[in-house]
Amino acid sequence: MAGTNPPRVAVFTMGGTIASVSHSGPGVRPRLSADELVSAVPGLAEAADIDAVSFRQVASPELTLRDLTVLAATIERRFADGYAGAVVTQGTDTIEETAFALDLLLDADAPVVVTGAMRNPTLPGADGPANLLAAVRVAASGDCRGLGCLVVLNDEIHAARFVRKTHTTNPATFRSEPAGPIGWLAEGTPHIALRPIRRHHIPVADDVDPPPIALLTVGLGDDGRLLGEVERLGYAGVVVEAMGGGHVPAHLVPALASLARRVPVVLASRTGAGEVLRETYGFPGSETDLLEQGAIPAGALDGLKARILLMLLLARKEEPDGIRAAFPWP
Ligand code: DAS
Repeated sequence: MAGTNPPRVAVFTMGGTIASVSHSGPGVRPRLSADELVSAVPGLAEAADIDAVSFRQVASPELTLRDLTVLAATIERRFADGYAGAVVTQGTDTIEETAFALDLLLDADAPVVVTGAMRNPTLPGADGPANLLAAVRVAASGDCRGLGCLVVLNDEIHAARFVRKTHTTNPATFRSEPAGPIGWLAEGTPHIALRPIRRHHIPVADDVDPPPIALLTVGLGDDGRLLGEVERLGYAGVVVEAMGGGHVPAHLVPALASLARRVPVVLASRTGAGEVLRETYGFPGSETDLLEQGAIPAGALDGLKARILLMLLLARKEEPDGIRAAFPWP
């Protein structure tokens, strides 16, 4: 509408491919500041009144959960100041974890949108500018409120709770199984087709260091020696990515049972889709055996997301009953 102020959107940049350029050595490195990133995108100034903040400038494997609790607190302050939405740019390698963490940490209705790029700015077909513009449009949109944290790339809108990176280089790498993207952008306008049915809020103060949680994938013929070291190494919990519906070789059961008596042991599936079973198989090492021994079923969460949820719960010093109640998912 003529004369209306554009919505205010805070853009927090954290590095990644979207901000990477050549340097004196091989490959590219995240070097572009928030102002440089934002000023390179045509049309951004018309989409929103942007406040660009260089929050971190790293490859995304360097990010930690502590970075995210600090970022969540910063975003909350912006929303209290009347910002319509927030965008986070970062490396795509860890977006499925960071976006899920922000989804749990934040309770706001204003959209928080995470984006990145698969092709860096030195390459033909760099996707960063289009992804950033799309993310800002989603963050500024009233229709995208109340959906939790969103991931926007390739003109698709994904709910953080479902999204995964599925390909090392394809710009269409982000997929949401089993629900699919909850919306898309067409000619620059966001459209929401599906709304996630409930939100989970797990607030954690920004001065708390989340405890270490091990993530172990069980492979064929696994002899369990890593599992045996989990407690001695000081892990506060473990997520086991088991085979199929939640199965391990029978000889791992005593170690898992003994661990589950001392720390939370969450049972996820290494398949990456579908729920962990609860009552289908009865062989030694099956899901019924492991649940009987005290393992907590991760529901439809994969191992990476189950680990984030467990870290946040333990950072809050949640009691065992509270941890059990927070799983399964959704
Ligand atoms: N794979 C790169 C990216 O997509 C690196 C990173 O995650 O920082 O941004």
